[in-house]
Amino acid sequence: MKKFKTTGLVMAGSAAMILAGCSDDTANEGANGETNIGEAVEYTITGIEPGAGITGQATNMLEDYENLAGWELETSSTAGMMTELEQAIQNEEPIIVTGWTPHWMFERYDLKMLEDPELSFGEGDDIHTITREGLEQDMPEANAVLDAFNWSVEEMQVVIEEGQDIDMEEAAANWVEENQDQVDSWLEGVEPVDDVSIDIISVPWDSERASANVISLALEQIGYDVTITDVDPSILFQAVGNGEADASVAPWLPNTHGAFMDEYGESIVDLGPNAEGTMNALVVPEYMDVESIEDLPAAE
Ligand code: PBE
Repeated sequence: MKKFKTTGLVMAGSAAMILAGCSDDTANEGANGETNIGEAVEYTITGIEPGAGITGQATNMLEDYENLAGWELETSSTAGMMTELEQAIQNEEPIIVTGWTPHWMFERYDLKMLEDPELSFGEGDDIHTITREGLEQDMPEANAVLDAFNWSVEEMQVVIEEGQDIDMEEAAANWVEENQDQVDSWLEGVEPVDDVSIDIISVPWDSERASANVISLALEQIGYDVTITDVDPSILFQAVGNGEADASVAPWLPNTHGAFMDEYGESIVDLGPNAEGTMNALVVPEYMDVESIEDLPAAE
C-alpha cells in the first residue's frame, strides 16, 4: 500500500483549523452551509499510474482551469484508485478520480463524468491499430488481419467484464468462440502462415488486455505465434517506432496518447481505429453535488 503525500497546502489548512478551533465539519462547510467539496477531498484528485496518458491529461487540466490552482493530482495505480473509490462509495464520502470508459467501474457503481469545458481530456478518442514500418512488406498476412480488426467498445466491455471473474485470456477466448463469424471477417482472404512469430505490444489496462488477447487469438488462428508484452504507453510508442515491436491495438488517439504519437508517429504506421468512442474524464460518485470541473472550488 502506498503512502499518501500530504501537501504543504493541506498541512497549512489543518494547522489553521486547529488554531481557529474549528471542527472538521465546520471547516468543510461553505458560507451557505454546504460542504466544500475541495476541502472534503483535500483538494486532491485520485489518479492512476504516472505513465498513463490520462495522467498527462489530468496534469495539464490543473493548468487549464484557474479554479484548480492549489489542487493536486495524486498518482498511484489503477488498482489503488479503484480501492479508494470503492471505500469512498461504501462510506458515502466524496472522491474525485481520473476515470474512463470502457471500464467496469461504471457497471458496478453509480458514477458520473464531470463536464470538461476546457477539453483537457479532449472530446473522446478512438482506439487505433498501429504497426512498425515495414510490417506490411514483412508480414502481409498479419498486417491484413490487424488492418481488418474492428469491434465496438460495447463488445470490448463484455470481455473486460468477464475478465474480472476469470483470466483475461480465457475471457477473450470465450468472446472469440462466441463471435467466430466476426473473427472470420478479419481473417477473410488471408493466407495462413507457418508458425511465424509476431510481437504485439500493449498496455496493462483491462480494455487493452482484452483487445490484445482477442487480436492474438485471431492471429493464432492463421498460424502466428504471438507474444503480448504490456508496457507503459511511452515505451509502447517507442518500441513500435524503433521496430522492436511489430504492432499494437492499444493507442487511444488523438487525445490520450497524442503526445506520444507526436513524438514517435513519424516512424509508425497508423492503420486507423479498431474501436470507436472511448472517453476519459474526472469521475465522481453520483451522490456528489458537482457537475463540472469548472465548479470545483479553488484551494484558498
Ligand atoms: N487508460 C486506459 C489508458 C489507456 C487505456 C485511459 C487508463 C491511459 O493511457 O490513460
